[in-house]
Amino acid sequence: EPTVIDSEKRDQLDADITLHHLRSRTDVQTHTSWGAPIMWDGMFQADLYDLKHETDKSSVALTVFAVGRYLDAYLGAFLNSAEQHFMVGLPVKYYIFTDLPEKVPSLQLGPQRSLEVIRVQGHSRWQDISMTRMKTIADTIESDIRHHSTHVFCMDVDQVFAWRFGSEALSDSVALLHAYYYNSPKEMFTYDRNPKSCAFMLTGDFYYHAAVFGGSCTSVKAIAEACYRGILQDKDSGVEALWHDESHLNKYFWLHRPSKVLSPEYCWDPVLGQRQEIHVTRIRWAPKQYQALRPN
Ligand code: 2GW
Ligand code: MN
Repeated sequence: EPTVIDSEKRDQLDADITLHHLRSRTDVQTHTSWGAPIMWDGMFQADLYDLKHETDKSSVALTVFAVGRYLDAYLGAFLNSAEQHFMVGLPVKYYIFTDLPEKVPSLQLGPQRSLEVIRVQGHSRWQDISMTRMKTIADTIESDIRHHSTHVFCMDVDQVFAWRFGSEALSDSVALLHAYYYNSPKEMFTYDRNPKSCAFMLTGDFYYHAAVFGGSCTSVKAIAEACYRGILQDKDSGVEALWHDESHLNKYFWLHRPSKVLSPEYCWDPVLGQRQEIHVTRIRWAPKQYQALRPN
């Protein structure tokens, strides 16, 4: 049974959560210039966030694409690890988009957790697999997700949960700092620099990683639709953004700044090694198998 608390306690809870954001890490940037928290380990008490979201009856959809060879290569480890670490204690519904529904591994789901497999087309160009995700996500939020879940996260499949990825990550719109650029000067950010592309931008706040983004159903639908519109318009113009959907996502979050930012602890590449400010690795990139999985 979800805990019931009155509105005064609820306000106190929000105040405690905010105070903790402010008082915690001093070795890293904990807030954006527009006041959004950048969630580093130590900036939150997990039980306060869990109480808040149990009280709000938050529920979370997790969308992931596993098309072609990516299914066998990554989906089993992704889902098993999500069962251990993703939003434990809240209702979770996985949406698996694949061209091989019969090959989705069966797994024992925890209580209040369910899984739906949705068939999508394979694409001959890998850039199209990743770019058409945006349309599929927007359509599925409209037809299904918004009736079951308050929040959505959209993730790459080539990664594994290794530590709590919990309710502290929930907010209206959520972007992730890319592990390779969180501490780089802005000139290094790999934004799309082609003025003919809708994703074109000269400067921005951060370089965000498209492997994890999320928010409320309304916000994520707006994000995905805007990115897809940009991708389509680029096709009409005969151009393609440098990092495909990720370039369009960066442009969107520049024009519509996220209400919460996740530190690279939420999606770390072990190849980068150990760093003082990385206290935990909540998701780890799986080793890249480009030769085997990206024949063209
Ligand atoms: C992707 C590249 C080459 C060959 C195949 C694929 C592929 C991707 C595939 O065969 N099947 C498939 O399901 N995918 C899905 O697209 C899968 O969910 C995968 O995690 C996602 C993105 O592809 P990925 O992970 O190989 O690309 P990354 O890790 O370099 O992704 C970053 O850049 C992408 C755009 O190029 C996306 O923005 C992605 O969100 C970023 O993390
Ligand atoms: Mn990936």
